[in-house]
Amino acid sequence: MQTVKMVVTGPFNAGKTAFIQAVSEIDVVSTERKISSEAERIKETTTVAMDFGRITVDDDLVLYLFGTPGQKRFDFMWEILSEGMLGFIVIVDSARPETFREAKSILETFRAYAPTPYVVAANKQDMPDAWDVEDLRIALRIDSKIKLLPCVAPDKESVKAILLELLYSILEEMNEK
Ligand SMILES: Nc1nc2c(ncn2[C@@H]2O[C@H](COP(=O)(O)OP(=O)(O)OP(=O)(O)O)[C@@H](O)[C@H]2O)c(=O)[nH]1
Ligand SMILES: [Mg+2]
Repeated sequence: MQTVKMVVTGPFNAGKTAFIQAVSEIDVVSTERKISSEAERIKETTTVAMDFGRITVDDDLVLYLFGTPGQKRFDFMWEILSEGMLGFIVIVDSARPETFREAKSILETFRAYAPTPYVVAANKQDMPDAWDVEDLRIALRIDSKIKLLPCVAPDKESVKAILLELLYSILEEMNEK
């Protein structure tokens, strides 16, 4: 049995928890807490430590998904969660351009933790004001070699497609070694 650890990261409210919940075959172990600060109250709760989910790909391959908190004050968890990861996914809220800069900075932070493959998920593509994937690539200055995929986190199929793309990149890199 082979297990692959993937980290799901990105800015506050980007959809990391929703992404893991959509595909996990176990009840996601989550650490949602009520949001106390008025400024961040665009939703009721936020992840304060991590999300944990699992998805079986086939008889001998299981993915373990670790979601990070999005808020800066919990970023001490990021490096801990990145321990042993074989790849990571950066979730971007395509409808909130004011978060793009932070998404890029989180991407760079995780690249510095480990030189693993990663993919970028252009989430919330169902929202009317969502940026197109290719516009997002330009705004975030993501190299054409990096996979940047459309995503609607509550839609299981779109999440699966992204996990598979990351898995392919991970397996490809293993074969090169
Ligand atoms: N329309 C739409 N809403 C989404 C999508 N993904 C997530 N949401 C909503 O966006 C909000 C934030 O989702 P979460 O999964 O809590 O985001 P998060 O990245 O885990 O947030 P933090 O843990 O607080 O950083 C919730 O209200 C979700 O229902 C999507 O693809 N489309
Ligand atoms: Mg969360």
